[in-house]
Amino acid sequence: MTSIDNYTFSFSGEVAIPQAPPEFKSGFIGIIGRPNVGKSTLMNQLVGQKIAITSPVAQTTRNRLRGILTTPSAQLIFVDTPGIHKPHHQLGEVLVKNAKIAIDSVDVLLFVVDGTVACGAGDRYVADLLDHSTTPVILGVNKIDSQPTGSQFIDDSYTQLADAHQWQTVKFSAKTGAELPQLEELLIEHLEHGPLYYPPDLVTDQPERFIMGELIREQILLLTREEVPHSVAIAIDKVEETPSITRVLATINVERDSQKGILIGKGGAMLKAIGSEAREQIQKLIAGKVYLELFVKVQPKWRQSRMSLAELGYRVEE
Ligand SMILES: Nc1nc2c(ncn2[C@@H]2O[C@H](COP(=O)(O)OP(=O)(O)OP(=O)(O)O)[C@@H](O)[C@H]2O)c(=O)[nH]1
Ligand SMILES: [Mg+2]
Repeated sequence: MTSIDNYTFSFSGEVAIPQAPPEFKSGFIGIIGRPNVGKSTLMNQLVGQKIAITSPVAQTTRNRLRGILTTPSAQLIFVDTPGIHKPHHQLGEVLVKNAKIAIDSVDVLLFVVDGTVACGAGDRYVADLLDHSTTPVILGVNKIDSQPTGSQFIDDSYTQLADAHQWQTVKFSAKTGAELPQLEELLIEHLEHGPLYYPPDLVTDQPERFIMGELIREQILLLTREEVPHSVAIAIDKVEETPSITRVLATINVERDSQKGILIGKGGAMLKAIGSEAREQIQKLIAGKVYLELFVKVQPKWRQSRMSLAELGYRVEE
């Protein structure tokens, strides 16, 4: 936990953000990479709380999310981005565009790669994109906890990549937290002196409602298969807080009747499983009791329609 005793408070707008001590460093760090390399897991681990959902399914993250880590000497604002891939639909295009915008709007780029497999075409594609930017890049080799034995060739492939672009390299495990203090130190070295952008105890810029929707989507990613996970979008319709319980009503939008059938499951079993797991996660998020009610609605081709995308919260965030 951060001690805020050393800060003096100044008021700007509604929220009191303390004034940073002299020599304080701060800045924005873009977490970039191809899908599934562990970008969101890393951000959660660094800020010490689950604010971004993660799953073994590629293209889990859909929005740029900020995770904030405040130490006595620095404030690191991480920008988690959707994995960069070749888009197949309008949604994919919006995701990749948003990831690309992050490249030019941050102070440092942390290019995350999967240390359990050698450097591939997907990584080289991202590397080329980063070359077009003047932002300094650090190459982060993740998943060192599960590197196979005899994996020297994997390390070599990333050393080559880093050497070719003159990037510094760090190796770590987002899952276990191994070597993350070193990563943190290196990132702080790259930041300039600056103010506190957010109150020291804040871990994300996202509203609770957004994270609730994401926690529901995460359970769908984990529990359903094939084409369903990528075809869902969650809308939180209502959050009612009473002293004893928080009532959350949410709609799961899908594209086809068949997907609705899979999500509901035999006798409603799948929807029940999704609901009870998501409820537990939301209870952790708000540290209180939750009643969660889920509806499933068919909204044909929402991933192809700009209007539906915007309605569901997916737009290019210039
Ligand atoms: N063994 C191991 N697995 C990890 C590590 N970090 C992430 N993973 C796993 O890798 C998978 C993908 O993790 P995410 O954090 O969702 O990956 P991402 O890069 O955010 O993926 P997208 O949002 O789809 O771009 C999950 O199953 C994680 O549990 C790690 O350090 N070690
Ligand atoms: Mg992610």
